[in-house]
Amino acid sequence: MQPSPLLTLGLTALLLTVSGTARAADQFAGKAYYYGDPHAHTGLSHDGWSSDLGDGCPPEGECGAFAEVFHIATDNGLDWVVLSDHVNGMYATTPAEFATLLDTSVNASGLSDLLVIPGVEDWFASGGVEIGHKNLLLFGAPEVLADLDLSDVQPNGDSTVEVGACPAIPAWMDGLTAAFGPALLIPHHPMVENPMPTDWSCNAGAYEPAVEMFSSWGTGLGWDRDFDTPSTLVESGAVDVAMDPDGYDLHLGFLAGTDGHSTLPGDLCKPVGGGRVNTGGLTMAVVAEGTPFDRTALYDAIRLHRTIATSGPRIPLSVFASDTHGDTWSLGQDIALPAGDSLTIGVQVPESDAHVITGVWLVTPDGDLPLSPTAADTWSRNLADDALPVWGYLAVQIDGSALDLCDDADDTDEEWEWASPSWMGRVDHDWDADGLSFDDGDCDDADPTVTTCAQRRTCGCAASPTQAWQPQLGALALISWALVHRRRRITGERR
Ligand SMILES: [Ca+2]
Ligand SMILES: [Ca+2]
Ligand SMILES: [Ca+2]
Ligand SMILES: [Ca+2]
Repeated sequence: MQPSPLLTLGLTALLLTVSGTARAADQFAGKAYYYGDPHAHTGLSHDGWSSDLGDGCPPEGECGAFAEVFHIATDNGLDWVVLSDHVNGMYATTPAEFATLLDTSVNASGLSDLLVIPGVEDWFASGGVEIGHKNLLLFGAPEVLADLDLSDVQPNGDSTVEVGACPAIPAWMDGLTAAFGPALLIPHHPMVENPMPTDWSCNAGAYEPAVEMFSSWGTGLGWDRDFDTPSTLVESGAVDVAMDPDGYDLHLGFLAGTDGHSTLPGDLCKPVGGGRVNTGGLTMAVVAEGTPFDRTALYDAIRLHRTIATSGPRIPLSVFASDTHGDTWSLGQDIALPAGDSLTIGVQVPESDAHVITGVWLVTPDGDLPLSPTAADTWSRNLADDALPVWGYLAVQIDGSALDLCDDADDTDEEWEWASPSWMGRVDHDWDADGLSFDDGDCDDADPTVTTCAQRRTCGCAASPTQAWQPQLGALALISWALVHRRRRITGERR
């Protein structure tokens, strides 16, 4: 459908009224937390609803007006949003509807209090088998994206979903990004049987750095997670399976969205119906305080796993890790722990929010490790280098009844925030550059004059005066012990 003159007028008015105010992110511990919904549909999707696009609202519930969509987003406290209507499969937009969606999103990128990332939802099948739904997020410059046609954002250039072999997906993304700038694919509802789970063998590599692991379809983390589990699920689609170090070994950050279809981006208060298990979640993009929050900042946050998924609460999490060598890591950063050292990993929350936290775990491929409270607002855990998991993410359990949240249509007051994982490995440095690392047996890797005793005797390197005596003292001790032992044997003396 073509945008009506009334709709165009409404959008122009919207652009004029929404711009001008500063974005209100939460600031905490040197970081700014920007809340977003990476997955919201409007009535332009043929399974979606907008009150002003001709089909009215769904029989069982409310919907928003397309001309008001960004007002609705900001009223719901969003700092960023992706309108991701279907462009292939059975609910695909027409070219004219896509033009409306694109114009709306691209023109809105000039808003000062809402970052709008143009996007669509694509469906994929390979060899006749459905392999998943993925949102395409477009981070190119608005003037470049304005030239997109519907066929550009369809993997086959038409509304079909069969792509043939899996490498066709990154190949299509190569062409798309070469022409229109950076773009990402975000798989979602990965273990929901209907509409479609994710086949992780068909991922698009670097174009797919994150997963929408929570939405109104429930959790995608694992079938054994006892929180908002999808009513019908496919175990192979779980994020646990995708990130299995002995399996697909995919490195994924975490996003959460609503996947609502009623032009209500960021709305966690209105039941969605139709097989959904709750009203969905949101994503916090975490950037250094003072960094402008623009499409580049959001692109980097998603790509580099600086995101936190929430089932509803808006509690900033300051994720930290450190060793005794002075190395520090933050949210989503890969950790390289010096051999022989230990890792302290933890989370700090604003003190005013600490009382609603009911537990914090480091979730690893080998199990969930509880963190201990180490201050009124901090939980942490120490890991020896030989107990380091391949990856870990912090899962923070929250008592929703202690917060002023609306009914989210599930049957529990439990809420969660999930920080994107860090991948962890130990690295065997030679810190003091004496030619020996910890694993080589350096007795003291902070002192180049101390190596191993055994190595010192054969390498001919200079030894400290104390060290020079060590082997001789050891030999003396051995001789004394042998002499005493022999005398006791002869005399029959016993202790
Ligand atoms: Ca919730
Ligand atoms: Ca609830
Ligand atoms: Ca050394
Ligand atoms: Ca040394």
